[in-house]
Amino acid sequence: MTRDADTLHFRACNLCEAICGLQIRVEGGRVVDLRGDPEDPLSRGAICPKGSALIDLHEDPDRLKSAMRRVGSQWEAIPWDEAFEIAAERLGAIANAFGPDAIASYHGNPTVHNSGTSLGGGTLLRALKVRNRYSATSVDQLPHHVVAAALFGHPMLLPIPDIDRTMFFLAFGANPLASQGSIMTAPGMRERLRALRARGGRFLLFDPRRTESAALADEHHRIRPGSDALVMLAMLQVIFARGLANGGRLEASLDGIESVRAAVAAYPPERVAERVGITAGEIERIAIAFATTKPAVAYGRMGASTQEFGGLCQWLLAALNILTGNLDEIGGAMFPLPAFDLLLGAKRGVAYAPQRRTRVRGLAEFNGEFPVAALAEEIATPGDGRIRALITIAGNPVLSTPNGGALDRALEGLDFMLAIDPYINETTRHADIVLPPAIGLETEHYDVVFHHFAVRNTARWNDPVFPIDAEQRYDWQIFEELARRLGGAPSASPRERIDRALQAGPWKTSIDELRASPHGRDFGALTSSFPQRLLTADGRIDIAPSAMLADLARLESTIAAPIPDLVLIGRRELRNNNSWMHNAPRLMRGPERCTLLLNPQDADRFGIADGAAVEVRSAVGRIESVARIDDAMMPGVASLPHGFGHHRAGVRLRVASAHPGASINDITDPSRLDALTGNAALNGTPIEVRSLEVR
Ligand SMILES: Nc1nc2c(c(=O)[nH]1)N[C@H]1C(S)=C(S)[C@@H](COP(=O)(O)OP(=O)(O)OC[C@H]3O[C@@H](n4cnc5c(=O)[nH]c(N)nc54)[C@H](O)[C@@H]3O)O[C@H]1N2
Ligand SMILES: Nc1nc2c(c(=O)[nH]1)N[C@H]1C(S)=C(S)[C@@H](COP(=O)(O)OP(=O)(O)OC[C@H]3O[C@@H](n4cnc5c(=O)[nH]c(N)nc54)[C@H](O)[C@@H]3O)O[C@H]1N2
Ligand code: SF4
Ligand SMILES: [Mo]
Repeated sequence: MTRDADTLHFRACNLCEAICGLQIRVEGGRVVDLRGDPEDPLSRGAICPKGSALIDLHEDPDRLKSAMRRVGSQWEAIPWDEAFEIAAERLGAIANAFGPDAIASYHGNPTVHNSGTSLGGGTLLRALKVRNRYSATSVDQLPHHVVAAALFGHPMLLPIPDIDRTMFFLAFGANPLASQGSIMTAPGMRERLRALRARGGRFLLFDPRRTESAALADEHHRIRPGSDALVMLAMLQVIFARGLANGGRLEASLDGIESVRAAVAAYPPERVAERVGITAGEIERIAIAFATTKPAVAYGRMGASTQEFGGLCQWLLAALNILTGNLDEIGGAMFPLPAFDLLLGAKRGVAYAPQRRTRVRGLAEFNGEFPVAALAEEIATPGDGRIRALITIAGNPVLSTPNGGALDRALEGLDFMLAIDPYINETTRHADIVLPPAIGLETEHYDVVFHHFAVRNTARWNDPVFPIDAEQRYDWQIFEELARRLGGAPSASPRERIDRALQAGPWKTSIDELRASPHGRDFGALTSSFPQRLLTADGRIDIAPSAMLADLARLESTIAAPIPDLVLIGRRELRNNNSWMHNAPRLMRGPERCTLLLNPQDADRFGIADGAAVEVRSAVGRIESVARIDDAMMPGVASLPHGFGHHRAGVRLRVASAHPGASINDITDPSRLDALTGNAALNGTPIEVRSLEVR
């Protein structure tokens, strides 16, 4: 076999936000070698074990290639034409009989990792006039968008840590060594964090668990779940009290400094120390160090977003960056300028005030989407406006949203469900029709979303490694065909839209030009762009939005509230990826990973031995797991990964079902929300645990 260019492919991994460049050798129709591409200007050869699992996905015998129809509990493969006909006819009939609001959609996480899926989806939703839209955003980064809209004028104008140039990286509730970075596309996190420390910079981490990332940090502070906003308020109090607040270059564009000063004055470190579990002296020291080290950046991710005060956390993190002069500065929190710029042509001064609320609980929408914590009740609660049909695209909300068990049951009550997904998983097993797209190495892809979060301005076009069979379809083709049958207007293909956007974008490039640079184009380090790039009505930043100030009352009430005996938080591990990579054999070797971590004190307190089977109860349900005693956990806090629970009948994931685990979201509580943003509070669930071992 020759080693010619035909057999060597360069493309980015699309499994997580790191978008590592890969070098893939194909011989005889199979991948024989897959490794990091050292010439990718962003990832420089970085790769993680999941990258190679693209091969498992490609070769997975459980991955569907033909359309499926469910008949009772049986599945039959049917011709695509027939599947499109049934889906269009049923959805059309439900919309005619009950109006478009009887149909809801749920977009899962891989949507944003496949440009054909993300750019194509609108066609179908428009054809059906779907307004009941849900997605994984409200179990994830919704607070970041709400705060970006309020402060900077657009939900996608998100500040990203300039990790390669900062001297002080202050992180709350993130585990970049496992996640490989989130809302911070920075492949090779281990090397980047090591480089930070090698140049004399510091990495401080607040997390209730001593994580893989904590092992690399200068300081790790165990913080009580849900109390981050109190630490941030106290840090700001110290910064003002010591006269260290300074907006730097942007000071003249800031409004509301005095309101923030007044609001934080009520939170000296002594007032919050007990609640957060960190001494006042430590908080004060960290605040001063943060404000006096240049450049510095504060950042918070899942632990600081999917909790009851996610919105306050993201607001206060922005305030910390702004009031120490680190916003939009080199080494601070910066705004990438991607070649496909979603902000290009965005209007200034758009108000993101909610127009609609959910029927049952009255939860506000944000940017055209409702909180997914409301989906099950919107299906299950009888009455006018009930959701009768659901379209899921690239998602598994039964395992990924709070009280997924209730959603699991609610889905049985739908009149019709369509899933656009390559697998029959815990959610799609309820569908009447499954339309499986070509995925992964079979797709062409441009990372529209993650270049927006990247720590360097680069761009790459990804051609498919493998052609698809005549029988297969891409997501966007599925959307187009359904839309056509429903009378929708045809739209430009994702490729045409990407090409146009690249040509119109800040770097004036094109797909052809990117193709000529198979490792990707490098447009250099991030640069400052404020105040010009702000999209607020007056081109200024109001750092004291009234909604955020008002929400402080809710936080205030927690300071004196009793601390629950035991709360549950989540955990990501390098070889998991949400719910859907558990069918990749190479990722599932080794000890079972769906275990409940408990601090030794708690294990003692509740009489639980290492390795014991345990029952875990919350206000909404119970699961069984296996306890692991681990002093990395903060006392009073237990941890369980999400995305497991593959034991359910009818799931067609042979490898995953052999490692079923339990679903943490069978016990997370949809009534625990960040009231400010509608994001689910997946972390900090009060639980009780007891041993199931007979003694
Ligand atoms: N308790 C708890 N719950 C959590 C989290 C947590 O930390 N704790 N994390 C939350 C977060 S951050 C997220 S993002 C969500 C994820 O939640 P979801 O997005 O609902 O679930 P995934 O597990 O990502 O499911 C992805 C599905 O997409 C399919 N898929 C993969 N590629 C493609 C493609 O190209 N096209 C199509 N059509 N389908 C594809 C897969 O087969 C799989 O069925 O989970 C959330 N849930
Ligand atoms: N290997 C792997 N990589 C992934 C994924 C995956 O499933 N597996 N998923 C991808 C996705 S969709 C996302 S959104 C990102 C997420 O990326 P990250 O947010 O970096 O990853 P998590 O592991 O969820 O980190 C959250 C941390 O918050 C801590 N925590 C929990 N509650 C609190 C709290 O109240 N306060 C504080 N300070 N900390 C708390 C947890 O212990 C945990 O270490 O990862 C992405 N990358
Ligand atoms: S870190 Fe791993 S999963 Fe994420 S893009 Fe890189 S190789 Fe893929
Ligand atoms: Mo996510």
